[in-house]
Amino acid sequence: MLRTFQEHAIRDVESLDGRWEFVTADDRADRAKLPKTYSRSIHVPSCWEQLPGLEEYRGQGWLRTTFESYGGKAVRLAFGGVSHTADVFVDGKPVGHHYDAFTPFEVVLPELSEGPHELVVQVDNSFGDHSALHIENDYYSYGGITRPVELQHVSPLHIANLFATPVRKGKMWSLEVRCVVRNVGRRVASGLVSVALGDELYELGEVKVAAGKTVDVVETLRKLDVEPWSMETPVLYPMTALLMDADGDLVDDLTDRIGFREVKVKGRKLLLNGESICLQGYNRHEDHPQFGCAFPVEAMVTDLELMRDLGCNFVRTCHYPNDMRFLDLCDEMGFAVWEESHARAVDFDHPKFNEQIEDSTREMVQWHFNRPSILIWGCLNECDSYSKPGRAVHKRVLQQLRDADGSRPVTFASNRGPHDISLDLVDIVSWNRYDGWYGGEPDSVEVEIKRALRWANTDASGAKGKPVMMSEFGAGGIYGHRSRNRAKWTEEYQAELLDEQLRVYLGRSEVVGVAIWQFCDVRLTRDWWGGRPRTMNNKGTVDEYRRPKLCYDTVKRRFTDARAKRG
Ligand code: ADA
Repeated sequence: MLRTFQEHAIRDVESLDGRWEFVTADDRADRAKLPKTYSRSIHVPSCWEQLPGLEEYRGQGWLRTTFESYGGKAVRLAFGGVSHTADVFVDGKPVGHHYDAFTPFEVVLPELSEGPHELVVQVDNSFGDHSALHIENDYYSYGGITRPVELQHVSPLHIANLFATPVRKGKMWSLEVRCVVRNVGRRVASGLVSVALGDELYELGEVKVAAGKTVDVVETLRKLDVEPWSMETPVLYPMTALLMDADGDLVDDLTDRIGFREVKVKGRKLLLNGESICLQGYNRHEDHPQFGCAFPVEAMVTDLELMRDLGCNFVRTCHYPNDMRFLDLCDEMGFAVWEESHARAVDFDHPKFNEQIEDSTREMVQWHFNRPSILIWGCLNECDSYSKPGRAVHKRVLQQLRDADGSRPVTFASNRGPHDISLDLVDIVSWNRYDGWYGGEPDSVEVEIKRALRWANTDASGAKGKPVMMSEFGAGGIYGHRSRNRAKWTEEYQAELLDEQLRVYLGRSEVVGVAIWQFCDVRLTRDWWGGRPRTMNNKGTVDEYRRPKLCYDTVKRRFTDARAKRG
């Protein structure tokens, strides 16, 4: 399923996960638009790199399955993620297209005949002029249908989205609710929308929707006597939108889970429910030697349990939106999240960049809007924030985030130091720094951050008076590579440098959060590799198999002490 909980009790939902037929471009025996034969099968969700012989396959693949339509209802296909470009065909006809592995998408078919139908997804993970965000990079772009797929039968008039923004007033809460009702039928349709929250049922009102249109039903639920969500007490409430048709029959429902929390920047502080907080945790890629980016929930739980053991309360989803089930787990387990739209050092002049970054940013907010764990929206990691054209792009994307959701602070992670001319655009100043790794020794960490904070305190920096997040820092360490000579890549040097980085950064009052780079070692694309041993990014506190390195206990001590000091 797409979530860790049931989203529907009335809407008919079935999983399309399981064995699909599969063929790659290399294996195809014909050149027709869609394959006539499929030479193998593949599990959905999974990455094709997990299949023997396809460990490095980059190109097109076709995945095929069949499903039954009941007739009389519209069919909605919901994809958690396809890496990285999907073209969807039903009975040989093109019905959908989506770019980017990391955001969900849907295909709605209003009038599919009753009976069996063929579903083929053409998947492409190649690089080139068609792909501005999936590029040769310091993480791997896998191939396949990498997140769950659902087949849903929906009434022509149904609930498309349900958005909720909690608003705190002292100890009382209200909830701004927006329910989007869609009509995929041929005639105007009416209904009544209600929302169930806890034991209460709130009528939102009548709705009349023209054929092919949507209508937003907006209401504020007031004076809610609820427990707030926090990382210490992650209290969640199921919220269900219910749609009755003109005859008073319940025809559709949509359940999400919400948490009552408010996140704000005030001066140099980051406040959660009015209390100053300090975030401590990791940058985590969706990467695993057995699963690629197609994580089973159990593997997600392992990562979060390790982070919890390390004393973390925070995770940055570098550098893209994460699987909805991972965010559900963060909601449940009490992790704060910085989620960012998909970009790592991308080229703003790429012909598809503007369209693709706008889509990734819009879809991230649309699909993840209600997640209480997401406290910060990010974007444009280590992009051009130092030139005037580059600043204009940052201004546009940060404004897109603010327009889509004014309830969370926004930021981008910069490695441009005093050359950055875009820090006036953010709520939180976020720095990626590798003092002691890409240059200098551990004793340069404190000197350099003091220098950076002095600069940030000048009017010219645009950062003055803002909270600071150390969004990346760390060191490489090859698992099992031990030596007393403190050479780089030894576990000893990695532990020593991380110890000094954490001592310094956690000790600065301007710093509201730290995210170590990175949780685990991850695979890179071959042509990017950057001289990194094993063609891996080896800065994990655990290796790719989640085996703890020497620095594990160093980080655990630093994070545990810091939490104890804060009380
Ligand atoms: C950058 C980048 C990360 C990773 C890191 C590193 O800060 O944002 O994706 O490449 O450097 O390991 O050097």
